[in-house]
Amino acid sequence: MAILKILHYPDKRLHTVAAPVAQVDNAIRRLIDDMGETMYAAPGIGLAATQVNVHKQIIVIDVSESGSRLQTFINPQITASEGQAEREEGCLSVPGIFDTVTRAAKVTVQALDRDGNPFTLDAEGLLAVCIQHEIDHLHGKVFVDYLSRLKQTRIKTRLLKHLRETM
Ligand code: GNR
Ligand code: NI
Repeated sequence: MAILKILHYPDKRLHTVAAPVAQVDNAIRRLIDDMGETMYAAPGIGLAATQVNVHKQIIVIDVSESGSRLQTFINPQITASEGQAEREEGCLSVPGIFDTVTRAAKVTVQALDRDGNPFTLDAEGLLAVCIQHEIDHLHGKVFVDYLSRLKQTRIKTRLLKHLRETM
């Protein structure tokens, strides 16, 4: 297994649209294992392949208290959503920045599991937020894109300054 490098906003590669996975094979399962290891090491509760510069539709999530319930979503599609919920979000690709985003309160998602078998899941609460946040990554979208232009500019300035200082 390996810990992968996570891209940081405002890296343009975070705006790449991910392609569907044609076949769930051992190479994909190896990537999923590495994504899981990378997410737990960060630590985070979700990770999209986009964030590790692999532009395939793959997400890993673990919202369990124990951090021992890794869920994998390949080619995920939200097929239904209802309600609205506001929540403070953060992102491993936007370190140190937290802000409120409004999303659907409940979603139904269809995806393939790590064996390539299709499943459907109804999610609410933190899991629903995380699924929407990760699917946004696969579409090239970061939570910062929902904030005002002023906030986006401030966040870019802050992260670029941080980047220069750590070079
Ligand atoms: O670790 C993460 N925490 C989090 C908190 C609130 C809303 C979304 C998230 S996802 C984030 C990990 C991440 O950046 N996934 O893309
Ligand atoms: Ni994120």
